[in-house]
Amino acid sequence: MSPSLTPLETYLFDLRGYLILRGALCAAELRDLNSTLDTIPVTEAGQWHGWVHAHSYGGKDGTNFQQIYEAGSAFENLIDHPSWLEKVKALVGGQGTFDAAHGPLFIDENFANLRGPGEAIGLHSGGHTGGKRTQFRFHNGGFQCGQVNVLMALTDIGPGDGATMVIPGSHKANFPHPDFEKHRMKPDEVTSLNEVEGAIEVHLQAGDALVFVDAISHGSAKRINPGQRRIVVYRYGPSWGFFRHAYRPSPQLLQRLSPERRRIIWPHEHKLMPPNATGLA
Ligand SMILES: O=C(O)CCC(=O)C(=O)O
Repeated sequence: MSPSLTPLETYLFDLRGYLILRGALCAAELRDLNSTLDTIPVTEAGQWHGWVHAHSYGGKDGTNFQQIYEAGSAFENLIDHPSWLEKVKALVGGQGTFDAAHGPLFIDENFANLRGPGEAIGLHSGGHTGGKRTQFRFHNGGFQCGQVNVLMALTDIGPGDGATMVIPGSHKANFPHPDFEKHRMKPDEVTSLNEVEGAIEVHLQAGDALVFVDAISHGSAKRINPGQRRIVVYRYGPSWGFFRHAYRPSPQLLQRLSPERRRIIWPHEHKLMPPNATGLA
């Protein structure tokens, strides 16, 4: 057991596949994060705002601002935020081993998601998939998870707000949920996990963070209330991981980050290549 996780957190994460960190972000941080998002004028998928890219999976799942750590200091601070850094290190594990050869962690995707009425994301993931990248693993007395997500609420998320939904314990499932296909992520079809037996809504106050292993079956309820749900997700894995999408951090961001933060988004300091190499992006 790691000293950064309490005995109860260790027990609950193992049992359920997630933890809720109440008040992970303070009021000033929330204000800065939300006001930074307000300055991003793009509304359509495919548009760029500096190095931030508006993205969607093609359905009614809202807009993702990918590479949100490029949006300024409020989002840079989330890379190694003290409310979760040590806990995430303990959950990804491998500290002091070859897994952490190039740093404690690697963020393979980071985005803000803005979701309005009628929007949701369908059911995905689960222990039954056996995916290595997203796996839940416990070995030698410690967690060794492939991907641990920190999902931060920037708005209050209660009933009707389109809360994230999880099937507790499903990171260890050997079978897909019988209704998995019906509620799976699909473009152009909004499904809500509210009808999925065993799935629960995770209600959060602005500033709370949901920390979960990606292997847990998850998605969201459909938002039915007016207004907008705002979340940010940073996905952490071992230092040898690679980017989920084709985005890469900007040279400007890499230059201004502290060495500790830079290692979490760009574990290798230099590219090794022959001095006359050409044609490499
Ligand atoms: O939007 C949500 O509430 C769930 C996010 C999600 O599915 C994910 O991070 O993989």
